[in-house]
Amino acid sequence: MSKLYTHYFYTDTKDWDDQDDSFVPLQVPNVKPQKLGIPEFLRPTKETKTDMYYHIISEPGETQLLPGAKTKTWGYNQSLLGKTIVFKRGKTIHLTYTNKLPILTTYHLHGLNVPGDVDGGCHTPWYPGQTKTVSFKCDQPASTCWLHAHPCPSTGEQVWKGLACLIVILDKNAEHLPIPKKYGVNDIPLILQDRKFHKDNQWHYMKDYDPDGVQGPTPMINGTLNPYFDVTAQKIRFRILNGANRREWRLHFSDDLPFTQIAGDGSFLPHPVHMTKIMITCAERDEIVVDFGQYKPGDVVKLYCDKTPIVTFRIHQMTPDNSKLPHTLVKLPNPKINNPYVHKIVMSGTDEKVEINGKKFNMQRIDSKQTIGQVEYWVVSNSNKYCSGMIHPYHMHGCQFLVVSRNGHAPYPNEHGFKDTIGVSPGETVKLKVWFTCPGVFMYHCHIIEHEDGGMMAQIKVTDPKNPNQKFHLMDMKTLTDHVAKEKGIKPSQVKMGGMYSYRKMGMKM
Ligand SMILES: [Cu+2]
Repeated sequence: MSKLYTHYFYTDTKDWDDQDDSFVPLQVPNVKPQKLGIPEFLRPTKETKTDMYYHIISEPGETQLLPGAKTKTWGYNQSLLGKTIVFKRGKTIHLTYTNKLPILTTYHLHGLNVPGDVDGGCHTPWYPGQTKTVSFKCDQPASTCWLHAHPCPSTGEQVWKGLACLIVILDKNAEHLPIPKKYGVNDIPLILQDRKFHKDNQWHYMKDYDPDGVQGPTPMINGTLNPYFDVTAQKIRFRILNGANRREWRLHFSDDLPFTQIAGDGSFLPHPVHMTKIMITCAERDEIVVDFGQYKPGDVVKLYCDKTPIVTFRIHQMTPDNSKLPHTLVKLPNPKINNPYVHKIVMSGTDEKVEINGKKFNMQRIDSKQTIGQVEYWVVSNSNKYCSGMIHPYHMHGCQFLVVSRNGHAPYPNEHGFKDTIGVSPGETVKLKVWFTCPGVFMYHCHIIEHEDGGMMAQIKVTDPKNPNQKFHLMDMKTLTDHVAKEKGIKPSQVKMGGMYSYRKMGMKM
């Protein structure tokens, strides 16, 4: 076996969220163990050799999470979170979205290479009662991506209420690799989130609002509190999504059980990486394979975040699995830089002061430009001070990038596949190789969701050289605020959305 890494790649513990004054440590909730909920696959409404059709409904509901009162939650086609949506590479995907919520929302395809008007950022709201369809060709490697709400500046609140679910892209390579792939048996999603429960078991986003990110002490995994999973296969692949608004998850198993990372955000890793600890920042995805072969029926293995157990694995009679991971999992394109222009991105500030390149986000302002076919460097840094700063997970819409370097050195061993989100510590600079395949206006931002809502966000216009004069519709804050006011039956001046406070406190207009 090649090298076993036994430390978190983020080694400066002073940067970690647990060093922050407002950090909320996780606690095992006081409920009896629950069977881990596994979101089933969403059934297509129709599928042909070339096309897949889905109907996705965002709706309010109630979910029994704790004994007593049900919690008011939001979800996709269910009361909380949603079923897993499968995109088969090569097919044209048609997504019909219906908004049954009392307020406008958007449907962001996080990690998908799709045109700007399909991406589902702030410029494409679905108003209450609206149904509209988007279509696109899925042509990117097998990976675990996700769908979540992204209306500015209330992405934080809508994701907190439950608007998030997984997207699994399948391709021929994934089909042929000797890896666990029986979804629900040995291919298991783990959506990591944390919540705070108030009186009558309710969530109160605005009561818990923190401009540096909303946290709660209760781990919620796939929407389950205090979950256990019955292990019946020797090797299990976990598709881990950090679906938390702010929390970093520092994951490790009991007995320091080693595992192997096989995929990151947007693809398999070129080569598997063996490790005993992994830190996953907001919105990142990591796929790992765990071999439970050393255990016997009746044994218990726990997955921890820091010192808190978050999932219990109960070992049963296991189907043996002698499969060996190949040295190479995927061969990815790595196009040469063909345009010398270098995009420089500086993420600065904390609390209400968060900005990119000295500015807060403005929906009507284009901050950067790139043309389809151009491969360019993006140099992204975090100007926070080493002692009081935060790791900002930098996310780009509409593309998957390659990490060229971190502070002039090689990227971390598990950063070699396609990524769309990368943690950048205080004082660090990462160099990315970026190209787009679809035109549109795309946002790029910190994925601590309250930072993006609070203005640590900018946008790029990507032009197709075959259609250089294509116009893109940009939403404006007044239209959005007027709609929200109408939906709530209040005056526009009375509208309260999380991110607005950061602008107001800085004396700025959105
Ligand atoms: Cu941030």
